[in-house]
Amino acid sequence: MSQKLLVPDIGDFEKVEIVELLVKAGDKIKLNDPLVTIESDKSSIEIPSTIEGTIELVNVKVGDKVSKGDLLLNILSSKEIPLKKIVPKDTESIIQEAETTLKNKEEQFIKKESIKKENKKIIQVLNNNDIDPLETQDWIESLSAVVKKDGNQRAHFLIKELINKAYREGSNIPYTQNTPYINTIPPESEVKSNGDQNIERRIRSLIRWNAAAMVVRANKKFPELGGHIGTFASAATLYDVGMNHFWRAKNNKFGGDLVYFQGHSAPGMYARAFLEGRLNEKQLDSFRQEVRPGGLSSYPHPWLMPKFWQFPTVSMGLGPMLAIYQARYMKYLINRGLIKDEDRKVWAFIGDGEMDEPESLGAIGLAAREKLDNLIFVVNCNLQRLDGPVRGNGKIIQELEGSFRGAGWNVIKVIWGSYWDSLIANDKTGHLVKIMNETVDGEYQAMKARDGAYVREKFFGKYPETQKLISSLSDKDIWRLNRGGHDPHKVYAAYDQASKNQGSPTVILAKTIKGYGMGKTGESVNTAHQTKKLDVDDLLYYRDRFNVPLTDEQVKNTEYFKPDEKSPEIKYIKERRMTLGGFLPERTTYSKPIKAPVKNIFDFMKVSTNEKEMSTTMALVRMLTNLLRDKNVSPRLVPIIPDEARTFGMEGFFQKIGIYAHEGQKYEPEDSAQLSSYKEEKSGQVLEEGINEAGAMSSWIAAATSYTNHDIEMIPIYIFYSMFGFQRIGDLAWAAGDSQARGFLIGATAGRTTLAGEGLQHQDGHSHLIASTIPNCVSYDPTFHYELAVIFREGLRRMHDKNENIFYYITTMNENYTHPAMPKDKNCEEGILKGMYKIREFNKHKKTKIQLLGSGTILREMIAGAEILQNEYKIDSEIWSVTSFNELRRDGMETERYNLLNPDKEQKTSFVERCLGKTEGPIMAASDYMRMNSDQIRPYINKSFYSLGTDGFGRSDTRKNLRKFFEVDKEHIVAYGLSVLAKEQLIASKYAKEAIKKYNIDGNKPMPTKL
Ligand SMILES: Cc1ncc(C[n+]2csc(CCOP(=O)(O)OP(=O)(O)O)c2C)c(N)n1
Ligand SMILES: [Mg+2]
Repeated sequence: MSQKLLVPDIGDFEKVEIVELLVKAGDKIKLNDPLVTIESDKSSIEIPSTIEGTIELVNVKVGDKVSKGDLLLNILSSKEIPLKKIVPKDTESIIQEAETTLKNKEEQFIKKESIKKENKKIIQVLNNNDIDPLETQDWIESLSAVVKKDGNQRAHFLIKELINKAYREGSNIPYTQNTPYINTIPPESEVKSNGDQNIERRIRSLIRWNAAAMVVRANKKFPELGGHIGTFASAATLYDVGMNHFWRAKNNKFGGDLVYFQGHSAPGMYARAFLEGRLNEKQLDSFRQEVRPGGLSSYPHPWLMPKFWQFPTVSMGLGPMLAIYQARYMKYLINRGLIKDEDRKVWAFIGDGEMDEPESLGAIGLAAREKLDNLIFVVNCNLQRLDGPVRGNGKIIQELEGSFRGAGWNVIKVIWGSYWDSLIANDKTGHLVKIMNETVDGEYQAMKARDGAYVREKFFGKYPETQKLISSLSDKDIWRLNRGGHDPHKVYAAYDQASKNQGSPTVILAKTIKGYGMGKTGESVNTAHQTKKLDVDDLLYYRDRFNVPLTDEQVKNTEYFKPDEKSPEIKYIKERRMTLGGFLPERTTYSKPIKAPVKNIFDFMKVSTNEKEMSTTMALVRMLTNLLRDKNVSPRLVPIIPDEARTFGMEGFFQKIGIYAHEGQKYEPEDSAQLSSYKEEKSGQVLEEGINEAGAMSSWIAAATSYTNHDIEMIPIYIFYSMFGFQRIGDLAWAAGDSQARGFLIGATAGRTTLAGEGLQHQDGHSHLIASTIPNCVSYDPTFHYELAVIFREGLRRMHDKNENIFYYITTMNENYTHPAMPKDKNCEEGILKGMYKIREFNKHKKTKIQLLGSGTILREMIAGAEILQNEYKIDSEIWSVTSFNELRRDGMETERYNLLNPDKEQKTSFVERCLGKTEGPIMAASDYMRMNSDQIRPYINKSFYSLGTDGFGRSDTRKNLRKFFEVDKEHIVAYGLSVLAKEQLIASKYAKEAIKKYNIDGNKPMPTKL
């Protein structure tokens, strides 16, 4: 039966052009196969088939303009095209459920109405004064009975019901975000470790010692090197328990847990690797001395130690955020069927001071919302940061508990060690917990800087009940009362519970002591953070404190200690790691390259668009749509968009590849009848991040390092509003470089005068300069669609086929213009990639010449200016499209360095010099960026060089007015071009003066930087 396929609802667009026919008569098609591509001035979308069959007749051709309801094709099919979109099954059941709930509610309401006007009893919850202790006792006993008989869950349920009832009765129950200041896991529920505690303690002591020795030795040699002892000293148990029992390494059977180590706890990781035999003494002795190969980096830097560190974390706040998005990305890969679900975890270690960074807490809502039960945060709450207490007057653990609980996390507090268990159990009056709740962190810190007698007086001495509780304890016993984060049993129990938790991320808030074991010099003192030198007495104390088997002499020499290979300690440490699959941290890559698409995949971008105008953003979207047809590339693309898909004309992707949503789509979207309706899917490919540039960049980093963390090469393409890109997330971009990320960053709506109308905070005139500061970031500012195609394809080849550890930053614009065909010159492609090529030459008059260099949209002003110069002033010119001043500068620097190093050899020529060296006339360059952008190549050419640019704050206006304001329009190019020639004494100055007058250029107008 012949069926008619019509143009579906395409939103607000009318008369949209058909730019591609993807089928012909006789083709067999399946449901959802793309049939034609249509393109408005803002977006390009494929129309898929709504039926399977054979194409009988194609009723349209490329160039036709179509609207909703127009006939596209006739299809021979045994099925009928559904008249209206079928409501998905899920949606149907949701609607039914909602209707039933509504009905029930109505019934309840009717019932309620009939019993209204009952005298409401107001329940007043009193905090302190118990007006009826007997009644309280009754309730408490009832609760205990429930716990005993039916368990905690039942008790929890009843309490929740009581609270609900109380609310409905109108009681004013105060909101509590906190639980008491005690461990979340009661002793009787603790899962016990089956490890050998004695041997683990000995190993831990050696790691502690060697970590401290490494820092001390480095600073003895070179006091300027720095380093940290106190941080790892506080976190050693937290790391050891994980290393011995929880963290599984990557190997050929398992993908591996991913651990984000706290940046300045790195010495502890090196010290462990030393015992494991992965690092030797010589390497420890080159801590923070990395210029000679083999040194150990101060902090986790994959760029500097590419076989060791996986995640850069030392810029505080980035680690937690990156870890959240890493966990989310892991679920994305699983849900898209690209990796197996092996219950891998992401662990992130964070300092309590670091939690003050907005980035640390900024994404915790997402982690809960997306139910990231593969994510575990461990916050090392040693109560101190660099200068002093994190919350001297408060309690950081309680504050964080509130924030994380509020966000929906599973919170496990590990506050008190096992020595406290019996005291808390015997605290029948509740006064001990009362003091624990009342004591502020400043006091807790001060107590650990003193001694047992002080704690007896200042802490237990507050109430007679607590004095009595510890009356049989000596000061030494009191001093031994340990904190949870230093107790391997408590830490084990917390890790065990966290690993088994389902449906939410977990945060472990572990209370520790900064500089634990460092005695008077470092323990709990405000200066603990920067203590990097320990004198002999301190070292002797440290040795004794942890029973390190070294003689006094060896201690004086700060010797490392490593037991014999056959010792129980070394055997144990290795056996534990072998059981857990291998060593950690370790960075490896077993991913397979993605074959670069066929060379002609972008050929459609190498021909002229003739009359048709389009922006480079639009060209990019067309290019991506085409890439989605390449079977190697398509599944690996990860488009990342922070709520700007419609701005960039990418809404067609919603239907085509879906938006990732871990729960699928539980609602029928408002625009479900439209072609580019908002489609969320569990296997969706687009990461639509909402208004969240930092989150989007974190997702991009996770995808861009997928080749090492998940052994699958992916192609992330993060498209952002150029001004809200590098400038906003610069530090993350730097971390991306460190992480050896591979992928594309697209700064769309770029240029200070090209994004018209928006204004100061929107118009980017410097992102290329920021990009240039990242050594492995390759950046381009293309003007025409074929340039973009050449650059993008080469990026795919270099990064994803040849696996170079670089990433690309490309700016695209939203100005519509026609695009010429790619010049036939065989060197054109090389020039595009190296940074410049000659695009046109005006050679009519053969008298005076100027070299004009333009980049991005301003290249078009250059071309227009050159035409005026030729036609009205008889000036010839050569016009160069500069696709990357950054790349040209890099080549220039390298050439210059070679020449300086080899004065006796034949001197090399920079690419700029090769292009311009033998040309005639001075050079004038311009871009839609600050002058510094084009100035970058000034040193590498032996000719007069002038640059124009958009220095100054942007503002809203039309493109024409903005270009006039910033003096990069064709009129200024003509006037300044003539002035340059006059200055070079190639023409008389009167021509320039005339042009300035002719174009109403106000010589008295201040520099735009001053306006
Ligand atoms: C963004 C950033 N700001 C400042 C620093 C310098 N810095 C390094 S460690 C530190 C204190 C960290 O305190 P905390 O997070 O509590 O870690 P702790 O050493 O106490 O475990 C500071 C301020 C940094 N590394 N990164
Ligand atoms: Mg701290």
